[in-house]
Amino acid sequence: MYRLYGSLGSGSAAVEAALAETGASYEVAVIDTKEDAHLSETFRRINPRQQVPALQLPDGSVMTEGSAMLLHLADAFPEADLAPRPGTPARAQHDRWLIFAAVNIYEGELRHFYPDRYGENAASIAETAVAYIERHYGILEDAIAGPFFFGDRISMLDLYLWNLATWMDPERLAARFPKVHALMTGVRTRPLVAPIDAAHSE
Ligand SMILES: N[C@@H](CCC(=O)N[C@@H](CS)C(=O)NCC(=O)O)C(=O)O
Repeated sequence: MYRLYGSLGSGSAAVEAALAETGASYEVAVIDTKEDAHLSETFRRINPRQQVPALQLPDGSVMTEGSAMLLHLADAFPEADLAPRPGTPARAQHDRWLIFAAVNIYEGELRHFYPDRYGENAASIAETAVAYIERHYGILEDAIAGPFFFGDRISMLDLYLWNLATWMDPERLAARFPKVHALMTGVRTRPLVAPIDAAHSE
């Protein structure tokens, strides 16, 4: 059984959706970051970086980095068909855009959410981060085939982008990045994702 350490409204939502969509047997251990539960000594032993998500695999080992978890689950559950076959050009594009989102948009969101960690002028840091995030959504917008990133078939990349896009103002997202907004809507209305989306949006 997989155990996902996660917090509502965090990057653990994509991993939870991926576990649900693959049909994996899993449980969620809530580490409420708003209550600083991730700063406990117990959780530091699970993830020394003291962030969620963290994923315990059925063999007891623990991995961190949500994007890596999605790639792992795609390969562990090939029958779920949530990523192109490893080693193919299609998989290269899938992994390319997943990592693009992780290192640019997720990273920008951290500067947006925690500007005081990055310097003294928090307002300016947050503003710069928003512009940085939107620049990268613009690049994604041009690359999305629609309705999902690669067309009609959903992938781990779509689950990841849904999670990130829920952190944007929905009206601004729809106006400026309509394909990203449509992709997010397509993911959040899936039967297995809808309850996860609702819980993480509260
Ligand atoms: N690089 C990590 C980032 C994880 C991350 O930043 N998680 C946030 C929640 S979305 C967190 O735990 N924040 C609490 C903190 O940094 O104090 C990943 O991609 O999984």
